[in-house]
Amino acid sequence: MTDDLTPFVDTLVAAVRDRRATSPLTDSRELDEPTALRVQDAVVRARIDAGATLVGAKLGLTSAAKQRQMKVDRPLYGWLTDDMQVDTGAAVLCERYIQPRVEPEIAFLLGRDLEGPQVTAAHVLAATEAVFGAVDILDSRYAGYAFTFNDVVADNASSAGFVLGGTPLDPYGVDLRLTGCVLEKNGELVSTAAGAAVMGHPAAAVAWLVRALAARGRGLAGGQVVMAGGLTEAVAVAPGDTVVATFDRLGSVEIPFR
Ligand code: OOG
Ligand code: MG
Repeated sequence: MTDDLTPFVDTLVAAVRDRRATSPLTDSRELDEPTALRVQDAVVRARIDAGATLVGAKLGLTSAAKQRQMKVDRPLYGWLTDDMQVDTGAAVLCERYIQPRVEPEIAFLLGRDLEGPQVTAAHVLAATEAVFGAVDILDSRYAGYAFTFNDVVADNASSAGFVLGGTPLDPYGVDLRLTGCVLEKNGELVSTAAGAAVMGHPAAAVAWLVRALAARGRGLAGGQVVMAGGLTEAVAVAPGDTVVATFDRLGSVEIPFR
């Protein structure tokens, strides 16, 4: 276990502030998973100290498509703050980011607290107020998104922005396994998927998160948003691009990038 986290945290906080990518932390020093999680906590705390509010969590690398793309073979999680949320339909300025990418996801708004080592997908659905079609805006702080598992954990799972669609549904009114998703960029089809792409069911992915948090004595709170992980590979965006993620029954999320 590395004791002095400061150099790791400073590197990541500076990369966000200066919008300049850095090399993976593991290039210069050893970084084990418990330490990476503590760096993640410190990076999130730095945002909160700067005035942001914790509003939820995100899963990452929950689909085969994402694991293949990022060459990381297990899921992870990170945290969402209010300053990351972008209104549906709003334009997004690429200059706010280093190397933005987007990916379509299913998001959960929790109606009550959710914690414990035995939580299942059924518990997640019972605790959910509404489900949304959503888009995750990623911005790895590592040049070219080249990272190891522990690097990306430390970097708060590349969290940078998220958009919730405008057509939420009652989770009992929709079979999220079958929720189809079509991702288009500039009018061209990029990829397609269904909800089952993330751990068999988006609620199963959220249950995995709750159990992982329970192992650290933590949980999720009512009112929090949870993103279940990219259904498809992420796609790079630049000024002038428009991305549309269309979900069966959950509407579409359109993001014009400037
Ligand atoms: C890591 C973040 C992964 C997802 O949904 O898979 C993630 C990355 O791809 O940079 O958010
Ligand atoms: Mg994601």
